[in-house]
Amino acid sequence: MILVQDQLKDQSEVRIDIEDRGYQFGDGVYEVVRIYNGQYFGMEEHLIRLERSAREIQMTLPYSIELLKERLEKLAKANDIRDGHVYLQITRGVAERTHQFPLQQAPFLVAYARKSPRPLSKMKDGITAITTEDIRWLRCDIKSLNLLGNVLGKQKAMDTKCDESIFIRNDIVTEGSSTNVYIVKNGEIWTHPANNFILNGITRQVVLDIAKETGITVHEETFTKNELMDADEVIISSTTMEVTPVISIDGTQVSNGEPGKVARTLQEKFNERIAQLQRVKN
Ligand code: PSZ
Repeated sequence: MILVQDQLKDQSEVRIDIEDRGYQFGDGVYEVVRIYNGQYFGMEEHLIRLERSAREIQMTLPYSIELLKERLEKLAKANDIRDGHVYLQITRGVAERTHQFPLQQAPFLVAYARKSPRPLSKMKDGITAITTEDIRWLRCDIKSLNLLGNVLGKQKAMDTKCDESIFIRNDIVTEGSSTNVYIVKNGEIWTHPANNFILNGITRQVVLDIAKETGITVHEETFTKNELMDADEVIISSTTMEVTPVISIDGTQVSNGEPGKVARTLQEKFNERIAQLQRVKN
């Protein structure tokens, strides 16, 4: 079953109009929320970000956050998801194709839930990355359906048999093609400030919270490609990749090529947050 507007439907019953602005312009916003042991992780934060993304493109969500939460709970249950994620998108809806918004906007919502395992071996062993020029637009803070820059970045990583592209804009490390990026130097963390050049990841916010709670100093300041290559540790985070160490960049090892201590600490505390969620709900 999938969620269409505010109703659960069989996927085979659902047709998407070719004049949906999501299809023609990528005119819409989305979220991905993780499900652990049948419970959503950070749902409130994801929906608040969704509302913000919509507002920034002058769209109004068709339903309240409360109603969305309720329907998404039903969606996860109807699909019997224990470990997985939900994908939710809202487009500006169907209208005759003109660049400007239609006079009457009718936002169109679709969401589906899928089973997906945690990336345990990547979290344990680390991943490889390349650096790539950040060719995206200047509103990367909006989680919009327009993902060509991210798609091309990820493909370039895959073509070189790496897991992720780390974007560089004017010598500054912004973020990964679908992840936030951190470096560790002398036990302290640096990550790009949450401005228009990056998506302020929900996982990023959890990571920074954990760091503060653990007494690890965090600098929400820009750092350069040289500082990336010279870091003691490099770490990425996202809803699906959680907290994952990067062990090589552009074919060069990060430090000794092994996941570092700060990554391990963050992972341990992140696991505690997941376990906590299950205790609260049970
Ligand atoms: O399924 C996947 O591979 C996912 S689900 C979410 C992401 C990838 N990435 C979100 C993301 C992003 O697209 C960019 C450009 N920067 C950072 C992130 C991390 O955001 P959160 O932590 O909210 O998932």
